[in-house]
Amino acid sequence: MNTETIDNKNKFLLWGGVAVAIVVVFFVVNNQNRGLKAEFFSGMNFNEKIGEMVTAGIKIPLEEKPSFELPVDNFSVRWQGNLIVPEVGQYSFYVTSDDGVRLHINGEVVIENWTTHPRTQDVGTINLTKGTVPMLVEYFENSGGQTLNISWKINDGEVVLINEKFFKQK
Ligand SMILES: [Ca+2]
Repeated sequence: MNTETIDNKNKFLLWGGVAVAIVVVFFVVNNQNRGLKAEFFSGMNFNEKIGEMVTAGIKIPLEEKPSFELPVDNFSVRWQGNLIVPEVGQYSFYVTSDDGVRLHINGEVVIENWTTHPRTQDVGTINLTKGTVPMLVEYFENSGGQTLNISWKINDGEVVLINEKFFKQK
């Protein structure tokens, strides 16, 4: 192997390493921003804060295990963050809840069913332009069963659970 070949090999390794580092940094930064901030409270009306964490999506029962003790009944949760709006158009949100729920998108109340109820689906519609909009979800559980999940329909598309990639903290 002559000197030039070694140089080329080193250059290849150097630029390969730089490329890998850029991809890793992009991935880490991109994923740090994923999910939504969730605050947990005892009582059905945000009575006393008991902890907070980042959740990938908006689901009850929780998919992540909290580091604090969440009561089985009589608690409330507030999720805040941003929703990525992939295209302009009419967005219908299908929220299934037990018990109370409020959904605010871009500062507007899209769904409000702040009552104790068995598993119920509510639908609300809002027009959005492409980009990122603030999102706020409030939920409470009285007793018995507990459910929360949110689907959407974009324009004439199918009703699907909102993929977690559309949620970001900032
Ligand atoms: Ca319940």
